Order: sequence, then C-alpha cells, then structure tokens
Amino acid sequence: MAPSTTETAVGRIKPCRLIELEQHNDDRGHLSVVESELTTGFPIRRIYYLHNVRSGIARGGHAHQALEQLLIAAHGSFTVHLDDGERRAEYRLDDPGTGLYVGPMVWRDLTEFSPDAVCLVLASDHYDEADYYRTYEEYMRNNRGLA
Ligand code: T46
Repeated sequence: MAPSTTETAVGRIKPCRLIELEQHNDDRGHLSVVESELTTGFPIRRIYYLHNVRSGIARGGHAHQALEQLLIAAHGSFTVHLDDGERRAEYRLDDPGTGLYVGPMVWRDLTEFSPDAVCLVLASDHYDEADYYRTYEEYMRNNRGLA
C-alpha cells in the first residue's frame, strides 16, 4: 500500500502532516514499513528514540533550522504541539502505523507521555547542536524573515 498523507497548515517551509505508513497486517500481528526518502521525503541519516520519560515531563522545547523528522509512537502515546510562529496544531500520537512529519523551522513540545511510551524519531541528518533554536525568542527572531 502506498503511503498517504493528511495536510495540515503548520510549517511555513514544508507542511507538517500525518503519514499513514505502509502496513502488512495479518493474524500474526502488524508490520509497518518506513523507507528512507520514499515514505519520509528525506534521507534518514539518524534514528533515536525517547523512552522511560517520567510522568509530567515535557521534551522538545526547541525548533530546528533545517532538520526534518518523522515521529512515531512505536509504543504507548504522547502529545506533540507544533507552532510555526503563526499557526499551531496538536497531535496525540498513539498508533505505530502512523508517523508525524515535522519540517524545518517548527517549534515543538512533546508532553503527556504514557509510562510505556517510545517516541521513535527518524531524522534527516546527523546531530548538530547548531541546528537547534533552544529559546522561543531566538526561534522567532529567525522565523520572522520567512515568506
Ligand atoms: C526532537 C525531539 C523529538 C545528542 O548528543 N545526540 C542526539 O542525536 C540527540 C537527539 C541529542 N543529543 C543530546 C543533546 C542533549 O544534551 O542529548 C541531550 C538531550 O537532547 P534534547 O534535550 O534535545 O532532547 P529532547 O527530547 O528535548 O529532543 C529530542 C531531539 O533533540 C529533537 O531533535 O525533535 O527529541
């Protein structure tokens, strides 16, 4: 099955959206597929995951200048709050068969992790602290010039 997308308005460079992953489900269980570029629209150069996140803790609190990501709730659930300086959207991710594409220059906060949550992140590039805006003020200063 080809991946399908649902458009949302957040993301002034590339729109953030839910991506339904290719799935092969039978009575043995489910198999979900992510292919670099084909599913994600970007080459996957790094994979990391958040787990054992304590109750009440928020992660994120930053934007990336250029990094693109696909976020998947591989297990459990969590909420992703997106903000491009003009528009906001909120996603409760709880389905390993669906990914959330988050593009460049989008502020994100991740909250309300279930105790068993695993947030799998497929990223377009290697780790580079210089790609992060760690304060909302710095993010907005650099965001203003965007069309
Ligand atoms: C994102 C959300 C969903 C590394 O050294 N290498 C890495 O690849 C990463 C991702 C982080 N780090 C270091 C940087 C910090 O000292 O690990 C520490 C924790 O990272 P951070 O505070 O950025 O973690 P989160 O959960 O707030 O954000 C992470 C990603 O950084 C970010 O890209 O979108 O997950």
